[in-house]
Amino acid sequence: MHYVLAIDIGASSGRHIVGWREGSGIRTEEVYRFPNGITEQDGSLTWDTDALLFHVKAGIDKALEKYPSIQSLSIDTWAVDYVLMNGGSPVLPCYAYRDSRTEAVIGEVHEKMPFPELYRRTGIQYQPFNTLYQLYADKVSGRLDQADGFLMIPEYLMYRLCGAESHEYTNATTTGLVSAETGEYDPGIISVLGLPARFFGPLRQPGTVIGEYRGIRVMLCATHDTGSAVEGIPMEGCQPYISSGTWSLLGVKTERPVITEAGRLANWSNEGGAGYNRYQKNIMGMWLMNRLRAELCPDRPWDEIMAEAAEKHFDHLVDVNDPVFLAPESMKAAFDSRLPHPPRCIAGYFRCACRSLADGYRRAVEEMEQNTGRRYDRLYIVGGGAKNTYLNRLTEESTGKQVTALPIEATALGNIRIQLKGGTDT
Ligand code: LRH
Repeated sequence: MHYVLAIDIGASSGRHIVGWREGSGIRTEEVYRFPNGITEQDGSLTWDTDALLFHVKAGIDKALEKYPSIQSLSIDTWAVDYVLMNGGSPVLPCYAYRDSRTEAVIGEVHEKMPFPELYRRTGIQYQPFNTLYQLYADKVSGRLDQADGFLMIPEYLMYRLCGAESHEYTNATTTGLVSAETGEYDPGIISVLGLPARFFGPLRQPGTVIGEYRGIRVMLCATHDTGSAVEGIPMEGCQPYISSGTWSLLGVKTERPVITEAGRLANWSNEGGAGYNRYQKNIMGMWLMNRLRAELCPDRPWDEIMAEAAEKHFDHLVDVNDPVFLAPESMKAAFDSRLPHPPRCIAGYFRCACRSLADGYRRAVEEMEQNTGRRYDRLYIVGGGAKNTYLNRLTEESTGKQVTALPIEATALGNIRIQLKGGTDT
């Protein structure tokens, strides 16, 4: 049997899932799960990469106990964040994308290259946390002077396993530094921003084998988790999707990037996929609900909260993509600041979050159809958020699309699928 191991790490947890083909499908078994989260360090938001590496290795041990003949492994994580490297060692801390350090430099970056020009070249949405702003902040603070390169987080973890430094294509597109035309880092942007050219080598495609760890081939999947998630959706034809986790990523596969003025103004992105373009929009997602719950009712089960939310009468909406929700100290206060009056009970906040998300999905689907010139009748929802039946119902009502909610680990499945298909050596 050809067993492969997917290690899928999200902002709040990670999992090791073994996969293999059975009949015409893929079977999986979760063998290890661990918590993840942002750590506050000297007033900054950071990731604990040592803890991540510890769990990556512990999970591989666990997987090997049960499946000693695993042939390959691959790691995917959230996008945009990276570890600076020097002589093969990490330059820490590893900042988390919700940290506000880029705020001070975004204006300067856009003075050097205005955003419309960045968008024309890359097709990548504006987000204050995109890697280019983070790297520029590191340049301004002098941190880049201590580094000779950088690795995106999954590539860093795989480097720590097999010693090979690589830059995977789907994840690299989220840096905001990859040309939509060539599919390689864009030297024009890099030189205008004064970033060191030696940081930006050739990109490798999902399916490339980069090394070995304990006799297991280390292979690149779509190391951007959303790239793997889209690859993992068992989809009939080409229909829109929402990968629903910490973020809701709503999009559709297209053959080529769709770069238009309307798309730029509505902040649509063109991210690399495993053999296609992902025309996609970031919507604030389960983050809203997770933060509300952590603050207001950490011990209440989700189904209870949602059942109560569905029954309330609070019908005001917020714009879920308002930056106020990105990293607020209090999520409740962020909602209060955008509502004419606060909900009378806790469930009202969750109702407002769900109805506002569904409304955000409606607007995004309309924009997507307009910008691609196509109409779609279905909408696939995958990831943890697909389990929220109240939100699924609201989404069906607001978008008018037939919702197919698949509460599967689409990201791990996509990671596995690429490994089962892949195997090109570097
Ligand atoms: C989802 C995700 C998303 C990015 C964000 C940083 O996990 O990768 O696609 O925009 O994290």
